[in-house]
Amino acid sequence: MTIFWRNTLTLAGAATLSLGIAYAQAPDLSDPPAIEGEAVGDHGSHTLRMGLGLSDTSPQYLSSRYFADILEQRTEGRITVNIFPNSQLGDDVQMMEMLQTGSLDMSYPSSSPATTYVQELAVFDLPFLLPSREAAIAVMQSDTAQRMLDAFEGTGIKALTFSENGYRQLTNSARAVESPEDVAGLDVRGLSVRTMENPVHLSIWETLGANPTPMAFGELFSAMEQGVVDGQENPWSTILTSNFYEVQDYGSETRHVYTPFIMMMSQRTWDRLAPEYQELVQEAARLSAEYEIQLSTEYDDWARDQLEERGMQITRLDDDQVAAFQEAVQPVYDRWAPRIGEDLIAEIQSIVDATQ
Ligand code: TK8
Repeated sequence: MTIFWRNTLTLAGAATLSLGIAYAQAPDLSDPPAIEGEAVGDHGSHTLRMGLGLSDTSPQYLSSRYFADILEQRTEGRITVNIFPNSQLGDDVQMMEMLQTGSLDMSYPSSSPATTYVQELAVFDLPFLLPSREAAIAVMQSDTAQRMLDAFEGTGIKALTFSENGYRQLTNSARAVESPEDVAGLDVRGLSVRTMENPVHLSIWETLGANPTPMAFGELFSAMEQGVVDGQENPWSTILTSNFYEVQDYGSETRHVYTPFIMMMSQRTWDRLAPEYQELVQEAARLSAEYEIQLSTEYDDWARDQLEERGMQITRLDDDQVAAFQEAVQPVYDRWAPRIGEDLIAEIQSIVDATQ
């Protein structure tokens, strides 16, 4: 099992460091935290299928393996979780539907397509809402966030925990982007940008003068390869671990939205588990989310540097340049804030303020 964690990405990281350039340190993929706690008794055997959108080098996958290992070890092999990465069982939207019908046991979608089940989740789609990772983590661990997970009750989905997808950055194959004007294009057409299946994201890219197309994540690589879209936006870790650098020449550190992942189980599966197993699943979810956030944090700047190493032209934006994006998308905020709920936004804001 230890072999598994020795990831080729680590080796690539070591190579960059040897150049003596001040690159971010490679993430420590050597071992997940030790698994602690007693085994729970025999409450039957279960084999669960878990579908993921991302690849088997992503923090999402590595932490899901850790989740599976915790369950396996603490049930003495009675619960097995088989993980299917790379959207091979479906995309976020499809897999949530499969959870509802019980044809899939677990999935780990972004919050953004899950807003069709719990509308309040759209607060995470508001641009420039969470100014720091500390603030984002505080929000994900807050009672407000727990309330959103609880609000899945009755949908056929049991939401277990939030974890980090992260700050989203724009990439494209047409031109370097430093400003909203570069997105819209002055003499040339606006960039065509794939967005998640979520109206706030659509609104962000419309407002910036792009040509947005909502699309499932699993279709994105070939859409970019075939030039169906110029670009997309995702955290650096995803851009690296999904090999988007092969079809995207330019990246800009826009950090325009921070969206979380939500680890989910089919309510039907959940109801079949003994209470002792349910408690263990909940604990394993929490521990693996902590590990996911740790990995994701370690990946972030390092993944950006890796992309640069692999030939992507990365545009870092200074505070003024970021402010220009923030100003340009203010109409999105104004339009959506009342629908998402001013009280909810104020609640999130006070959690954010307490971390500043
Ligand atoms: C993976 C997705 C992905 C998300 C997207 O299933 O769709 O762009 O960021 O990570 O959830």
